[in-house]
Amino acid sequence: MKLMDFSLPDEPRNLAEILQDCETTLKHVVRTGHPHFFNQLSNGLDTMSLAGEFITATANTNMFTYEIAPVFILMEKFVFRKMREIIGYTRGDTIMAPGGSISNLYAVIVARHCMFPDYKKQGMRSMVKEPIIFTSEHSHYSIMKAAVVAGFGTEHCVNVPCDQRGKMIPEELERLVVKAKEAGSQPFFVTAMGGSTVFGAFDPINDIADICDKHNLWLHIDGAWGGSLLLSKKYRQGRFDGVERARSLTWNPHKLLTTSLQCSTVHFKEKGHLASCNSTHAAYLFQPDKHYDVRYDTGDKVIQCGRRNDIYKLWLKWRAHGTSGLEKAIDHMMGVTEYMVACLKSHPDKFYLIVEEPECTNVCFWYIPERYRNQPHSAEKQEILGKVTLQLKRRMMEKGTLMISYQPQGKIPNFFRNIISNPAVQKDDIDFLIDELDRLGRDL
Ligand code: ABU
Repeated sequence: MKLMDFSLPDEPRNLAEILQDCETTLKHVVRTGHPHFFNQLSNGLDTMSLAGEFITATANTNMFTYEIAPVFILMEKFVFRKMREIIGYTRGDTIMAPGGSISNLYAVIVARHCMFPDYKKQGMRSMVKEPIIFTSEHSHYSIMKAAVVAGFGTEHCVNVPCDQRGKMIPEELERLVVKAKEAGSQPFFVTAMGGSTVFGAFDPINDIADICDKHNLWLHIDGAWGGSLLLSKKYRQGRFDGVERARSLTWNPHKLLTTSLQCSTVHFKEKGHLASCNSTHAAYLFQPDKHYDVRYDTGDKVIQCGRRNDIYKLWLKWRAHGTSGLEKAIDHMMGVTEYMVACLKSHPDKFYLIVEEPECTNVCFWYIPERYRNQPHSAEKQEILGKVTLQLKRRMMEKGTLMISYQPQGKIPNFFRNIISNPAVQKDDIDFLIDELDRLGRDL
């Protein structure tokens, strides 16, 4: 295979050479669209999204004003309204952000703005008591980062313990909220997971919302990963019950909806907060006396200036598949996940499931090499399996036949987290995965 040449030439390269550069580049990239790539929450290659990206790049515009992006701003309005309807918000506001972390940050700063209305002018001086954020101990690290960026600091982001399935324990939340209040702090924000990053767990929204109502806390749902299950009548049940009670929700179509990167949305139950939180009225760009209704200019309600057009690929994909097609794809991926769990359970000697009944497409497991198969499960064995996971990952990468991510979680040593977010994955890809793990790892 031709090696990549990264150097920048002084003289122009001709078209044939440029085409060769493109070909070499594609030869070396990780094939994230391959059905044996199970590594990330964003897998797969959706052809409609790809077509959408070509059109987006061709139009090459910026989303900050209606003046230069009229079609795409109107398109956002339609798609956002539809997504809010699916969530169960009868009105509200939505914005696209560069990824789930920034979407979660939007939720934190909008909540801060609503709970501490003088913050925009006075900054931290406006806070008499110390503000505290609460989040599932299984939440994505972006919540902690948002606490830092928003000026609260890591000590003001409290992790709430979860049960064995990775679901927040509501009684623990309330205990910690009461404790913080008694210490003179001001709890104001709770993140519940709508599909946690590693286990794919869904926190009990109604129970958490009751606590938020009682203590006047902003409830945010991080559905960056699992949000797309809202599209499935079968799988939203029991996972998103009470979702409409949250005041904000992050939902990334670039994950379980297989829209090309990046495509992340954050939805607010009430209208107007985004603008009042973020606007600074830069008159050179958001002239108030334009010839059209300037509420169509979206740029002043975000913290960026330039904003990428991430809507077109989602709109085009949604048009091509219809809402029913999107639902079918979600149900298919959940079905294949159930098949994988059943397969792993049928080989208890070779695989140990860390979450026995996953709620999303995350399948967390250890592979057990032959020589450890007759040993009872113990803390020592877990440590060994954590090391096996690392070695097996290395073999997997060297062979290039399979890609599955791994991580520790709390006190649990390294284990594999297999993700299906590509509807092209079929049951026979799972059969391959299981056989390949055994081929690569049996003698470890
Ligand atoms: N929020 C990005 C998560 C990355 C991953 O776990 O695939």
